[in-house]
Amino acid sequence: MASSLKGPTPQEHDGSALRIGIVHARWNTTIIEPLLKGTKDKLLACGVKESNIVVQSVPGSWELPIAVKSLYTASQVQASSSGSGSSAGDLLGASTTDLTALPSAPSTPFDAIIAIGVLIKGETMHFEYIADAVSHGLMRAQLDLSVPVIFGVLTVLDDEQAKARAGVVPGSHNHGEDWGLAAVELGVKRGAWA
Ligand code: DLZ
Repeated sequence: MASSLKGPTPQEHDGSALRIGIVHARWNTTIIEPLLKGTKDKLLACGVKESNIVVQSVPGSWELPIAVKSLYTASQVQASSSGSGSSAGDLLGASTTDLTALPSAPSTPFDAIIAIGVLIKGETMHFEYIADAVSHGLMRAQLDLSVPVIFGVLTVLDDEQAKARAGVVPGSHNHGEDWGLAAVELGVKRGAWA
């Protein structure tokens, strides 16, 4: 098969010292789930410890930017006052289910956060407004916070395009793997560049 011109040349980095946050939307769950799995599997393959991966959810993609900011800020507070008993989940107001993934008293904030959502175009202008606002919101969050925020938001025209990017169509690629890889690379490089 001819190789594709698309996509970065992958770089593998050692993620064993990293803490990674993942925030995902719950709209279009059948696409979100394989994307989340692909992301987590790649993080683990890069050496990130399961206990250092924190997964939180929000209703839809619109909520991703504020969730990223809240989660990262909470992890900073938690790291600077470890042992106080507060947790990122408490500060984000997360559900009990989400809280089960939180490690207790980590000593460092997240090295990168991955925002995952699936926006599928409908009959109105809703898609355009949300896709634009979420993209800008996530870019603003990463620049304001000085932490890499990986853009794991699919903006697709229909269900078939979404499936083809979540690895659920035979022979298709799961973009979640790319997001996991990018998080590890940026987390490691950010540490080296600091
Ligand atoms: C309302 C809405 C619609 C129509 N479509 C999507 C979508 O395709 N993907 C997604 O992640 N979220 C969608 N939402 C929900 C909004 O993102 C948001 O959760 C609600 O408007 C509440 O703020």
